[in-house]
Amino acid sequence: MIKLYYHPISFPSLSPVFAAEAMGLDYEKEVVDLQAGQQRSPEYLVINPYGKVPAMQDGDYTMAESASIMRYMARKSGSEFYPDDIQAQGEIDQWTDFVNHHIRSAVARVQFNRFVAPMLGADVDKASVTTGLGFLENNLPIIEDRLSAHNFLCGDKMTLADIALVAALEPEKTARLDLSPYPKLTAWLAARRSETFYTNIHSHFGAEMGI
Ligand SMILES: N[C@@H](CCC(=O)N[C@@H](CS)C(=O)NCC(=O)O)C(=O)O
Repeated sequence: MIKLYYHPISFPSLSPVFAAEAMGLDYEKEVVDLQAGQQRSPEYLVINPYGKVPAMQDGDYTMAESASIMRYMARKSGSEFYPDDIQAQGEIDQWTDFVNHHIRSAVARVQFNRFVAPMLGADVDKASVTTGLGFLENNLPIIEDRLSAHNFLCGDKMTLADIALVAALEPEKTARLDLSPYPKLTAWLAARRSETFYTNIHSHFGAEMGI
């Protein structure tokens, strides 16, 4: 059985968890205690040598990287979220990469400095927040346009790219993101967060941490 290693406050690690739920996989999940440094334990470094969540174990086989894990699970299960057609896959890969490189990384800057750093008593980098918000201002309109033209990022059916987008925007509240300029995206997110792939995991981001 596939085992997913994750942490509920690590939004990159939620995308394979949401994907496993959406695909209806028989899988198990295990929280890696990031605050206690479990990701750097010798046992975990065997699973992911660079000590990050998420990671996946399927029998003796292990791998890391959220998008790669999603694709592995989709291929293994023949999921409709990543069809066999290489052009369909190319489009899904493009939008997954766009989300992770241009949306999620910007959200991470804001989330770290507005939420994680104050929680840990670490230095807050205000310039990084400004940079992250600037990236979001440039890139969220592209998502808004896409969701105005289609029901999902790659057309009329949900794919792995949409799951990546839901995960990327998990810190909406904790990072105090203002998504009101993007009404299509806001309605789309609310709809996705009411689906069982999401509600089976939590009611909202941070619920497991009492946030
Ligand atoms: N590119 C990776 C990012 C993974 C990542 O940055 N994980 C962070 C949590 S959000 C982590 O495990 N950090 C722990 C550490 O660096 O010690 C992916 O998409 O899977």
